[in-house]
Amino acid sequence: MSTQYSVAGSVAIIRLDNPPVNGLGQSVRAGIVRDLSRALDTPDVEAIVLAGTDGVFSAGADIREFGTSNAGAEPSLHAVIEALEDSPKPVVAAIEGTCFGGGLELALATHHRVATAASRVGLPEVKLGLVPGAGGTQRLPRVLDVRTAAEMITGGAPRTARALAADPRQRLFDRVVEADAVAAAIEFAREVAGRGVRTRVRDLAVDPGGATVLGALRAQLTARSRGFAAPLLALDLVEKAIAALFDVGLAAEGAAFRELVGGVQSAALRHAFFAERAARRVPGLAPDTPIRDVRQVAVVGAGTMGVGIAMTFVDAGIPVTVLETSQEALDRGLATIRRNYQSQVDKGKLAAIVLEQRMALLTPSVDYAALADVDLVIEAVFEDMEVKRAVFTRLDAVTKPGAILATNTSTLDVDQIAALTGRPGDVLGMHFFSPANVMALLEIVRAGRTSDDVLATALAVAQRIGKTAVVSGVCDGFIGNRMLARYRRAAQLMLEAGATPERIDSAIEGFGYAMGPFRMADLAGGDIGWAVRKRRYAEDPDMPRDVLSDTLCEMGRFGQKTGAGWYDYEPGRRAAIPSPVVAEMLADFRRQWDIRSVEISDEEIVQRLVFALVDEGARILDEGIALRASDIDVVYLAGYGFPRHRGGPMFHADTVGLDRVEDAVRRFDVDGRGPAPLLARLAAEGGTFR
Ligand code: 3H9
Repeated sequence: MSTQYSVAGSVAIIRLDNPPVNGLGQSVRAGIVRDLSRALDTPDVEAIVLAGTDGVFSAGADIREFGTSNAGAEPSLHAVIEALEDSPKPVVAAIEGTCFGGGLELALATHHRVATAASRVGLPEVKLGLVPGAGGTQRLPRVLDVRTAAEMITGGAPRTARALAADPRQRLFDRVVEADAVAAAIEFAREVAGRGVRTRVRDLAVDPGGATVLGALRAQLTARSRGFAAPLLALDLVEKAIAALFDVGLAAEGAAFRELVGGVQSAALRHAFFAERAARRVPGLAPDTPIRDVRQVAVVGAGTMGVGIAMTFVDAGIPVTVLETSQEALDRGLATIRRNYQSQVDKGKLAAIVLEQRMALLTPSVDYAALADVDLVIEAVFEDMEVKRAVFTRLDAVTKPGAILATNTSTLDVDQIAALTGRPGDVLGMHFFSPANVMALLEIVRAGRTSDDVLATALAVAQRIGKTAVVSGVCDGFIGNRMLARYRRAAQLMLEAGATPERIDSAIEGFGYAMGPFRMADLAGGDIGWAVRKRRYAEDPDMPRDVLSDTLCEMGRFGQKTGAGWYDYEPGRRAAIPSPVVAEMLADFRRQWDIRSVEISDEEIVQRLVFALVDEGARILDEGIALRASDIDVVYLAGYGFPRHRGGPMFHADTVGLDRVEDAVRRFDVDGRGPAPLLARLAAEGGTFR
């Protein structure tokens, strides 16, 4: 059973019952139609309530059905919607919890809607590379002001019923209640049944003046689209809702939905959705693995990373002890946190009272004894094994048994760090990305002896603090930075061969990246990478030199912060201006090494960069550092700005065809290693990474 039917006096109640989110799969659709006709055939029933179960209305169409024969199986969502809308007895939707996508479209087909104030309604289809396909683009602008409807349809972000109901013009909700929308809907149904009221959304007029607000939105979406189709198509449909008859708009919506659902962008975004959820599951980790209680956290080090990590926990309401070596460093760290929150207050994103509540969750200390009772420590000190040794030895001595000791290292060996303690089972890596309170990605580094419950706890903590977690094994750079090194090297080699920073950046931005490698390097600042390189050159004299980056740094060009890097910058501005100094430096380099500049096409630039990621990803997968190819995609989507509508590097490689990828990697072979063995094997077999 995917619906439940009951009758309370003159009101029939149809409940969607398809846990966990009441996806509108075929059996739910059939259940609604069956229950509706039962209600219509029962003379004593005068009105019908359509509700969810366990506080959830519906998260929309069952995404797993897309691309399967069930997606088109009768009754279609359109048929269900028509049946509800044409019901001669009034239908009232009782909205609680999530009401997304097809779920909202279902609610818009009923004659009245009662919602709890906290329920969240939205049309997130664009996030799956789609447009709403069951009337959402035509009905929502009829019940909300056009700007709000258009923002929801083209952006996909949900709103609470409370926020939407604050606008007196809205006709989405007939009643908004604090709790129990089902009871309120039954009461409402009794009232309207007596009066025979029955309002069809499709018959309402759209504000004809609404079109005037859409120009600015179109300009914004165009600037941001970078080849991603759905938002602009969704906006076309909102314009149709204003300018065309309902049925004409509905037909256009159906055509756009069908086109998109079969396309590669939607396939990529659906892949990303399921990949993020799959990443939470670790093969071999029993679902009933105990989770340790994490109530009190400590962060060691109040530099940039430590500050961001502390804010991440405080934002989630978890108290944090911040440890530093000197009062001065501690004061500086705490002042940075306050300043960061204050800037959110100034922008109206945070209430002043919340700022104080968050600051109150922080306990600054210069004494390791303050960590005696914490459940989880995250070390974010200088990247040097001797410094880590000092910290972990102290942590091992002062923290209670069972406390988890995590390192935020991005370059050092977590096995070696674990071995510094007498409890290696309690040690793992939690690699945050800067700024840690903003970036979604968290690499959880499972060391050789990390115990299962410590890993399971870190995954649970990641969910609590709203991070997208991916488990990585131990290797230099883990998943993300190890691949990034190949990407950067590919960029550098193209510079040497004749390309310019602006040409490389613009090619990869055309592929969908928000920023190419050189604009990104200028934003991040070149000095830190230079310091790391110098240390590594000293450790390994045979290591290939990044001559161009080193020369740039020797010239004091560290990027935006020094007003010059790979590009020039006007004082106080962020716009990257191609630099004659850099052009001269490149020309000098090529003269010195007798390199005849070659022209590299945009297509080849993209291939060299992206396939370098894919090739390293294949090695990482083969070595078991990543558990699955989709985890690598999640790392790149959540942490490295890979265009989401391309699904991640490994998914993208699958869509290109691994034989073509392998062939290109072979042609570009720069280090004489040839393609990764796994890539070569899959290409020969006609296989994919999935
Ligand atoms: C649509 O409606 C098209 C129509 O316009 C037209 C059609 C003709 N289907 O995220 P969670 C699974 S397009 C199937 O971990 P949360 C999810 O995979 C649809 N499965 O929980 C996970 O499974 P597992 C538009 C779905 O509490 C489990 O449910 N709707 C769907 O953090 C729990 O999910 C959307 O795009 C689904 N629709 O968040 C909504 N939704 O346990 C997408 C979830 O096996 N969904 N699952 O890993 C969401 O935004 C979040 O999942 C939601 C819950 C907020 C609902």
